[in-house]
Amino acid sequence: MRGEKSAGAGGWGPTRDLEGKRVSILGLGASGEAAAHLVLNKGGQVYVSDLRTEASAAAGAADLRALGAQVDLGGHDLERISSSDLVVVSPGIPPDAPVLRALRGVGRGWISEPELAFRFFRSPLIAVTGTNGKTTTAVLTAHLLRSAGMEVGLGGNIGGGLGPPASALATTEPVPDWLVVEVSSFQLADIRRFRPDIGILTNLAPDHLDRYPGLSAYYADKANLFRNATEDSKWVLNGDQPEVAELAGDAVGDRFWVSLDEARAPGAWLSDEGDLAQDLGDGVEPILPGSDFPLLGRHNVANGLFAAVAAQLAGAGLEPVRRGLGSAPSIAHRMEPVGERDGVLWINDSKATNVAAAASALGSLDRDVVVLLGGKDKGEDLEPLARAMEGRVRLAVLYGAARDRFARDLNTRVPLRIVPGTFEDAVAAAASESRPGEVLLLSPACSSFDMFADYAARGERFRTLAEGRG
Ligand code: UMA
Repeated sequence: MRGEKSAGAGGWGPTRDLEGKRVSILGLGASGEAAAHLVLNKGGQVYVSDLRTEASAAAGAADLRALGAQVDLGGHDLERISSSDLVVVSPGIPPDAPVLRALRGVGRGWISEPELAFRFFRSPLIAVTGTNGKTTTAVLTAHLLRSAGMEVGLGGNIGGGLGPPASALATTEPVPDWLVVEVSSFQLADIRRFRPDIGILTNLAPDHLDRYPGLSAYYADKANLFRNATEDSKWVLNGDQPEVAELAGDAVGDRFWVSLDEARAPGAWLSDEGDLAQDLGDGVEPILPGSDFPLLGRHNVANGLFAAVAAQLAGAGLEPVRRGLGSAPSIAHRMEPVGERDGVLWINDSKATNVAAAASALGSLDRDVVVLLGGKDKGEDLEPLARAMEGRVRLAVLYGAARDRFARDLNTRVPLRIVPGTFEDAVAAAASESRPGEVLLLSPACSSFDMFADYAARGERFRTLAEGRG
């Protein structure tokens, strides 16, 4: 596929020029800052506003003002925003935020930051979305393309130091052969022309129910991945979830399936013998013995298969893909082994911020587990977690704001210990309960915001404690 289109003067997106255009950017986080830089780079006039006033916001504001942007902290100037030529909204601003309600009220539309970025991309695009596994899949896809000698820009929602926001990829030099961009439902909500050459949908499961009125609203945003499908589009989809095929609906383009349950062509799968195999149209081919794939957990095998298919659709050969899968890097906070003490393996899966992710982590372990569950409750049904825990979890240590609700809903299903104090107290309790040969797993099924700035801070704290440096 590479080279089929010229990444030259016209670029991929239809709009290349913001000369003299007034662009309002809502939110001065990573997205707002990257969007502002891109618009300034393209000659636009930038107005950024954010409700925050604290020092970190002030520092970001000063940097942008020095480049010629106008910045308001502590509020949004509605009149100014609604009269601008383009409005770009950060993903963390929920649709019912007063500023967005007011814009809706005056009939003023807006776009998301990856939509802005897309309009200036000069390389073909692989977009990765899904409830879980998107970051690992995006990182692995970039890794496999690089194994095949390609220049790759990796970014988007990914965060955590793994890649910049999408807008930063629009000005990368030299122009990459491919862009791999992770997109969240919040970002897909407000796309217009965003159109990946290859789109990956890893899976669907309940999440973000603290922001969406229901599951169908969440899935509807994810469905925007397919919104601008063309006959040339390639879709790499979870073949084990009928709801994924349903979401893709009748979007045009070629479909490739990834399955952990059955051989499904065209696509890639985990064989009954536990090996990775594929049929992308040239017959069945082995990819890699399962024992040579270094990442822990069945869900990571699926992520490896998504990446293997996408990388080959993007022009990588099977040999470099094999090499790349065999050297797949483990990714921080995602089933990441962080220490072994007294025969207990400590695994940091802090990124498991919902029930499906924690259930899939538990389902992938074949040792007895002491699991740490807790944090800020997203209000999900815990039944899938209870099922994944039975027969595998010897003890669940419940902590944080979610602990009482979890204790109520998991009661009678597995042995529980409730720890009312700090995160450190909970980890110490879990460590003292763990026995040689077991796994001590942090896979909390909740967001971290009751105790930490984000899941990464929670994972780092766990790592420190695992290393005995706490
Ligand atoms: N704000 C206003 N007005 C409001 C409400 C909020 O000005 O009415 C301001 C806030 O004060 C804040 C800004 O808007 O300063 C919102 O920023 P943001 O939350 O969008 O944060 P960014 O730093 O831009 O980070 C976002 C993603 N965050 C979210 O979607 C919540 C990052 O994903 C992403 O890495 C980054 O853009 C670059 O693309 C993080 C994430 O947790 C990793 N994503 C969720 C996930 O993966 O589950 C979706």
